[in-house]
Amino acid sequence: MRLEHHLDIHLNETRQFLPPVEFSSTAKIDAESYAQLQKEAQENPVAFWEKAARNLVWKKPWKTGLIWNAPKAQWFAEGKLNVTESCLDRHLATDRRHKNAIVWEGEDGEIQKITYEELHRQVCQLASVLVNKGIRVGDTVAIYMPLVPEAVVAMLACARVGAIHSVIFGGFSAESIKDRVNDAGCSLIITADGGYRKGQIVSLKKNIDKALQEQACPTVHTVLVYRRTNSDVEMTPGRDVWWQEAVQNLEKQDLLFDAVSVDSEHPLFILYTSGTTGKPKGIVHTSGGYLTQVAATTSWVFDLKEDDIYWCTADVGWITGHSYVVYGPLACGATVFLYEGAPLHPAPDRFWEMIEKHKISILYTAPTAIRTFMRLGDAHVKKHDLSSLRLLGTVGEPINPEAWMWYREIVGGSRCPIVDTWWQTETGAMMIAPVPGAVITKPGSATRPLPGIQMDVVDGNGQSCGTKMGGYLVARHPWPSMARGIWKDEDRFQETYWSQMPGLYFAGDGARIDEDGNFWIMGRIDDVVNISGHRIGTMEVESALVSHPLVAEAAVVARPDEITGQAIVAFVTLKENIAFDGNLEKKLMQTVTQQIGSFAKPAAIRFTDSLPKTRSGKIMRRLLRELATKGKITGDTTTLEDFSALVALQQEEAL
Ligand code: 7RM
Repeated sequence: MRLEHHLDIHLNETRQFLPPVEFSSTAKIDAESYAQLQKEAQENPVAFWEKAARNLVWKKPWKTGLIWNAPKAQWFAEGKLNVTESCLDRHLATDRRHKNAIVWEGEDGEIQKITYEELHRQVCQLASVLVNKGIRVGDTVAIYMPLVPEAVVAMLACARVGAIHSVIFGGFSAESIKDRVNDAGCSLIITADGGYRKGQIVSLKKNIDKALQEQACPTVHTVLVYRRTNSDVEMTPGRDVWWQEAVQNLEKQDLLFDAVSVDSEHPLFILYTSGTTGKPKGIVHTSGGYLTQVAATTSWVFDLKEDDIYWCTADVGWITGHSYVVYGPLACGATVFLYEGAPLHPAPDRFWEMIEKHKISILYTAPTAIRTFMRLGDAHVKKHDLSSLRLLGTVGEPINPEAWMWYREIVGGSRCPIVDTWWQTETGAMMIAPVPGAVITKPGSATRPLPGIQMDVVDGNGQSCGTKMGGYLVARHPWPSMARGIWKDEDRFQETYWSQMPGLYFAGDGARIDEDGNFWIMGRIDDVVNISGHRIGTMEVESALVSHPLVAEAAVVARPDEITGQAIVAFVTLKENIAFDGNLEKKLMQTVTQQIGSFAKPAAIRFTDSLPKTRSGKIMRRLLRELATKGKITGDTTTLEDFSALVALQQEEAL
């Protein structure tokens, strides 16, 4: 773990913004009620969250708010529920029955509106299909879908039968699918013939076929295929079934499906995320605590009201899509806008056009997207009437003050509060974020921990850093939506998050707290790279590269990038007697695309005779990071064994 870069964090951002009066006067939570929430939460965090949990539908009340046996938490122990009853059924008894749950726009401009009643119907039907295919409580189901409403239906259908979904982002390769499906032991996969992106069809089903070929995933017995693009796909008899046909063939009594009640601690989903080794971690989230915190934070931080049109631009393949496209907003009865395609397709004003057309009132997106739009110029934004917007959010990576100010002024017309939300796949829901009607914001700071959340910044001994210096970001008290473990790897869970500092959850980020108690997140301090808000382990990319027959060694580091936040630079040595050919870079890029997905491709691959190593043979990534960032080495190289490689790389850089 490298703390040295982060001990010396200087803050020079002094601008601050009070909640706009027009906003806070109608906000669900104003300064006064926020202070009250904070007070309640501080006095008794568990009772505080129990109150929030009462906003959900429970089949059987819980007996104990929290049983904490570090690192194992049980929230609302012995309670029973099915999360889809909170997300769907309860709304049917109200005016929301005919409210749009989803407004979807395809990349080609097709629009679909789905009411809560209709969504409920579709979820029930797919739940019946799953059960007919033998899926039972606790079975694992993989979902590999484009961003169409049916992706949401698939997740909720799994939840309704008590199956555990594992959504695999549509950008992942066959190789990645295979690893994830096998790790989770999935018996069924839900996919589509394809999806649209940048005017092209992404062949999702082909990737599934490739992942499954030669019995590579022995646990899978069924592949359910949603027909989206009408593209040619091969259907394997006895294994592959068309979604639409399976639904059509349902018996009348299967059109409704009573939600299966499960334990509050029953796993709702597994979501794989990158860590410091080559193998992604299957983060496990459970039911009652997860839904409690995602629903509460959706309501507080987005100030979500009945007539909002809410758009979170994340794909359901990432945690943001799980918590703030699907579970949180639906539990709150929101109208969720979904867009299938690429942000700049067919023109750079696609986002603004859709915001105007659908009268989007809340926009939640990633700093990378904001920086991309900023670079394209204000004209694309200003062409459109964005007066429907009333709140803007960001997530996924640190946002630089310049992008924050642009978002505020150009997109938000200086009238919308900005909520910068810090959280992780592992935290399940937001942890540090402003409640917009109450908290003063500063450009670049996620502000303060939410009520009921206790975060701190500590040194290597677990001592609070105070406001003078930076350190490790940690959580001091369990929270309802915390990860309950890593699928089939309890030791790794304990080691990664709970062993660095006794009694504290270690997030893997560096941070500093300012005099006003605001948190400034500095980014990862482990070997995880954040590209456009996508988490990628450097070891994963390294193992992809060395899987190429010509590669001897690879070291992958990150350098800052103006748009994507960070970019990957790979240093590669070749096996002996291999003549360098100009196509090799392209081939290695293809290897990364095949092994992980094209979003993990390095920005640059540098070929070298040898890698800088310490005497004990460890690759000195710090030096490579410096080289990739500044083009030269200034740090301490006394432990370096072989200078020649570095000198060669430096010279190359100087050319
Ligand atoms: C939600 C999500 C988690 C990592 C996390 C941070 C970084 C996320 C912010 C942020 C600064 C933010 N989950 N991160 N949000 N950094 N400010 N508001 O992104 O598991 O995919 O990534 O993302 O480094 O550890 S994630």
